[in-house]
Amino acid sequence: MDLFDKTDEPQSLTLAEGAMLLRGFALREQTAILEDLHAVIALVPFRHMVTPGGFTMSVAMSNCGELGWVTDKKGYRYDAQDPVTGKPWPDMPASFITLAHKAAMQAGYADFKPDACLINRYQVGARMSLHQDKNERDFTQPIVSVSLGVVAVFQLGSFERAGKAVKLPLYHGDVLVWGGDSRLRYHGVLPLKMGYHPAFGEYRVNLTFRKAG
Ligand code: MD3
Ligand code: FE
Repeated sequence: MDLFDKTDEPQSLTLAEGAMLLRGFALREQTAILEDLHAVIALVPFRHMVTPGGFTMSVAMSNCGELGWVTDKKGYRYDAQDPVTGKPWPDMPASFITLAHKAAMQAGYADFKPDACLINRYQVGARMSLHQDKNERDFTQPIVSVSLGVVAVFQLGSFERAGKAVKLPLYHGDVLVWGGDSRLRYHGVLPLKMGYHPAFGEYRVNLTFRKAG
């Protein structure tokens, strides 16, 4: 390996029908993303929400955009107001919108206009068990996800919870576009291992852009 190989050049890879991995796609704009992320989190600090079944999630969450994904005793849903403050969510920052739009474009979705950005924060041990994303209205719209900070092992499953799942490491800067068939696949994240990232410390942060409403 020579010193000038382009290992940090974006690469794309189809994981399954409709699922495209864009390695390092968010790296170029990471400075703006990080700055805008801090501004959103200052307005809506990360919190551990409670599932309808009464379990506190290990992943801490925040939202920006017109709609935010929430869970509480009343259920899982998208809401235009933060149930904690009663206020609307912060606007989606321009750097977020641009990144989501460019990634969707790369995967063949020219008119992706997300109205919701869920921000997940994983600390060591935090996980997300296999689930489908079904709270959105239109499953023909893709979801764009952006991984930041500590590496995590993602699980891409099939269309049934009990189906086989493939494990895949997701690194800082990786972007995935989930369209077509892959949109309704089960997926999850294994418990985060201890790690350190210069900008994110011991955390992993994931942004998911959705057209929810
Ligand atoms: C595959 N988040 O927020 S991102 C979620 O890393 C969620 O925080 C995980 O699952 C995380 O709902 C995974 C990758 C991802 C996001 C949405 C998907 C994969 C997906 C929707 C459909 C299929
Ligand atoms: Fe999900």
